[in-house]
Amino acid sequence: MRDEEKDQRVRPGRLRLALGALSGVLAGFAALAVAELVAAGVRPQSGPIVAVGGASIDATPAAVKDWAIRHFGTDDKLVLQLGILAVLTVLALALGALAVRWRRTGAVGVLLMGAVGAAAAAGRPDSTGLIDTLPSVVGALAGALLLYALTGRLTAARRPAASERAAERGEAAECGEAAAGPPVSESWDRRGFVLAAASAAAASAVVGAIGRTLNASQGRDAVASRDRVVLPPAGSPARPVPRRSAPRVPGISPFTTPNSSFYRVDTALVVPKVDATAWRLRVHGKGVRRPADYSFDDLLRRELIERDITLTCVSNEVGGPYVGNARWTGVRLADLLTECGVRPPSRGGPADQLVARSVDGMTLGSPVEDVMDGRDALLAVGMNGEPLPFEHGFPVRMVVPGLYGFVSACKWIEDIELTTFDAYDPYWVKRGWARRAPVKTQSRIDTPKPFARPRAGTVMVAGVAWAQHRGIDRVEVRVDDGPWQEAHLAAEDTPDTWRQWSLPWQAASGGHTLTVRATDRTGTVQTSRRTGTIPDGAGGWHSVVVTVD
Ligand SMILES: Nc1nc2c(c(=O)[nH]1)N[C@H]1C(S)=C(S)[C@@H](COP(=O)(O)O)O[C@H]1N2
Ligand SMILES: [Mo]
Repeated sequence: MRDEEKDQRVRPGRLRLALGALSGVLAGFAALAVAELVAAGVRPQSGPIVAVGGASIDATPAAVKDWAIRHFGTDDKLVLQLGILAVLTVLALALGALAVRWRRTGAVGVLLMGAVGAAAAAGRPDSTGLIDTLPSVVGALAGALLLYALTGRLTAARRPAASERAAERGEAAECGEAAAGPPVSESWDRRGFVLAAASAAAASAVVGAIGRTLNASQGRDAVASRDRVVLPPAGSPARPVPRRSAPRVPGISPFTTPNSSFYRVDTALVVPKVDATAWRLRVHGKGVRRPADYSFDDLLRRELIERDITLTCVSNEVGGPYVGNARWTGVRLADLLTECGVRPPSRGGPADQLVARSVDGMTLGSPVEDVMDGRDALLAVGMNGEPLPFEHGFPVRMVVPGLYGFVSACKWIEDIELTTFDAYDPYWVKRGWARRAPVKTQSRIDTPKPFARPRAGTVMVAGVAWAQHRGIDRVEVRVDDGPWQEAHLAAEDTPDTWRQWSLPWQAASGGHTLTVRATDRTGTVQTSRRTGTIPDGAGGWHSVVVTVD
């Protein structure tokens, strides 16, 4: 005992500090592995990394979030989780090194990190209560105990053999360590440490792997429920897509974006897997004279309509990729609302905002007037002929032509509340985005790509233009500072979809800037004024610089 106390007070050598840091990382690894296993028993979203990640997403300022979406796209979530792991690793290294000298303090540090995870888990909007803190709490306990045990091996008093003492001295000399204390201070249970560390690492790997597997197998009921969905034929099919007159230009966006390449923007670190057979949608709130509750089958039994609608994200920069066009199948939202006794403000209804809530606690607010003005606002169950993919909101999501996704396109929806814009600010509005956000008239050059080197002669310039629910009337292209030339527009499908356009260009060699602008049906010309994506969508013209060889 005497020895141990003295030992702990003596300044530890570099090797022991390094092994302490390693113990910290092993403790962190064990904590996460145990948390993963416990989360499998609670719910996958309750794990500390997902909880802290979700909390960071919510706490991230609008500008940073918007930047992350633009720069990492769907990978923003991976980048965030790697970032959290990196921070955890640094903290674990530091706590481990600290614990070589102050064992208890190190262990308490691990518990504090667990407390942060627990607080994040309990505070998530989809938290199911205190039980969500279990993974962080149990994981931290395991990590703290392990750190305490491992660093105990690093300080354990043991009468060192003469040879070991010699080795210690040699080691200290090698590290350039000045003789800070008597050589006996570096005596510790090497074999015991190595054994304990190796078994802890192996046990964590096994526990973590079991937790992973269990978590991955969750949502099996949801997957099965999706596999069983048979979408009934639409009572009101989409218009046949008119024969495109510009579909053959290589590099132009296809009219219909396949599900596999449809952009994805949301705050969900774990894609919600909802069992359609257990799903319900509640409609309630201000002026809802007959509040109601619908099952998935209730929706499928109604008349389904099928519509081509282009969806755009407010975070899409000029020329950006967060826009796609799909054939959505669903029920008419306005009919459902009318059935519940909802009246739009123009007919005396008291609620002007429809707040949609998802199973993961996201809230999106749309103008009731827009949703009920006769446009094809949908509760969608199908996307391009199949049940919604999980990433895009299975079993049901909203789609409203003409509004940016963040004010309309709630995925994994489970609740619709009628309220007012004065009374409630949904998720994105609380973070600096606009309350009302109709899609801006925009156009994009798909081909040639920026910095392409086409050969002199005829070069096809082509792309897409959108002004959902108003419709695109004209697209013009300008080469350098030349005159605007009218591009050829593919026949219009509906005003709710984008239109492909193309223009053959007689390209002369040298550097050139191609610029595009669109005009919508209201006569509004796409503004040249460059504005950022916050608060209500980017404005400005898309330009591409090419060098003609
Ligand atoms: N539940 C939920 N729904 C959501 C979001 C979200 O973060 N959570 N993001 C919205 C935003 S900002 C957009 S642009 C669209 C994107 O839909 P997509 O991922 O299917 O393309 O979903 C909307 N619906
Ligand atoms: Mo968005």
